[in-house]
Amino acid sequence: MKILFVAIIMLLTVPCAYCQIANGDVNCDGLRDIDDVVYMITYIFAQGPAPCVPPEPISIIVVSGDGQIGTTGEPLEEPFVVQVLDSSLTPIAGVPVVWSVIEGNGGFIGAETFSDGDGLCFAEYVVGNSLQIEIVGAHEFGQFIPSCEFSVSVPSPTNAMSFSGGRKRITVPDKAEFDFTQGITVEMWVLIEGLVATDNTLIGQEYSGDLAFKIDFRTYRIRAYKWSPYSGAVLSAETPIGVWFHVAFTYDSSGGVLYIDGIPQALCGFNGGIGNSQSPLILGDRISLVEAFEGNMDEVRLWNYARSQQDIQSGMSVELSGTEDGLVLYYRFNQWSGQDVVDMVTGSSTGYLGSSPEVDVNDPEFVHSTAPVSP
Ligand SMILES: [Ca+2]
Ligand SMILES: [Ca+2]
Ligand SMILES: [Ca+2]
Repeated sequence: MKILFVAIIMLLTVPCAYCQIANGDVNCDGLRDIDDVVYMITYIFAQGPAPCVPPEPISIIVVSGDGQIGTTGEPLEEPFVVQVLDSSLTPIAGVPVVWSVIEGNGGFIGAETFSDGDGLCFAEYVVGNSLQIEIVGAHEFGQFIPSCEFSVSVPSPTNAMSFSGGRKRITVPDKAEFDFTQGITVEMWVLIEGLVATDNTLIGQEYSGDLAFKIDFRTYRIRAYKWSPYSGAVLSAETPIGVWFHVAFTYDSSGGVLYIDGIPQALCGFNGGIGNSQSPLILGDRISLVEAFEGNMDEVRLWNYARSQQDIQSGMSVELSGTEDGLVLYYRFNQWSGQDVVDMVTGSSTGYLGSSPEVDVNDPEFVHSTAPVSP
């Protein structure tokens, strides 16, 4: 114990040429840890092998992989490759290389930590979803400033909206196009993470003390309805948790249909047109009551007429252009961040995250989408 104590003190306080040369990594395993202390103790007191003296690299250069265009959640086509060279520009093997994400939220799926016999070191990268340009750096173990950088551009992220974390919502002010008195189709992809309220609301617009139209769910119920007077299509079945499914509700003078994955599951009769609300459209909660939703949504679409089963089936698994007749709101959520939610019908923002256009506690967040929808 006493010897160990003395050795640690020596390592910490006595000027150590070896330690300085090797940056404290006296056994040259790429780590500075307790093994280095044990190594020095063994060397000093038990005639162990001498500390290694690695060749001193002078540069790490980019070989290939810079400037690629990436897709959210997918590995890049080519790995990042760097080369470690000494002062005479000779490649050096065995130099520890540290890879790091400088900007963005992508991640490495494989990153070599030492240069090979040609001085090369490789890293494979999965693209993130939060920035248009992601920056990755590589540096030699002893230098903590990136010696070289790679940039990846992400032209359009494949994102969804996450309403996890308590009472998240999107608020869309009413507008003239939100008049569903002649008919409506509401549809979206949804992944429910769990049930947090009696009624867990996906979408609705307040009207006459209830909602003009609404889709919600409980443990054993998915329901879509219009209000005042009421007519609702109710599916009595266990609500799917943790898997993406497509939900759609259509209503017009011929009545209402609730679809799951493009298949009609429940009907309701016509009982008057849908009231023309002036309240904001809310996704993920209600304004007045706690009816929060926990999970992800993608491809939210509102139409001003009741689409047919064939329409719903043919459109649900592909992104639309936004110019389709009767489409009055289309959220693809394929943006990196921000408070504005871009509506593909207008090409600009028609809603905002949370309960105000500023950052607030009700803001949902953009996440990488795994919904089964093709571009
Ligand atoms: Ca309206
Ligand atoms: Ca999307
Ligand atoms: Ca907000």
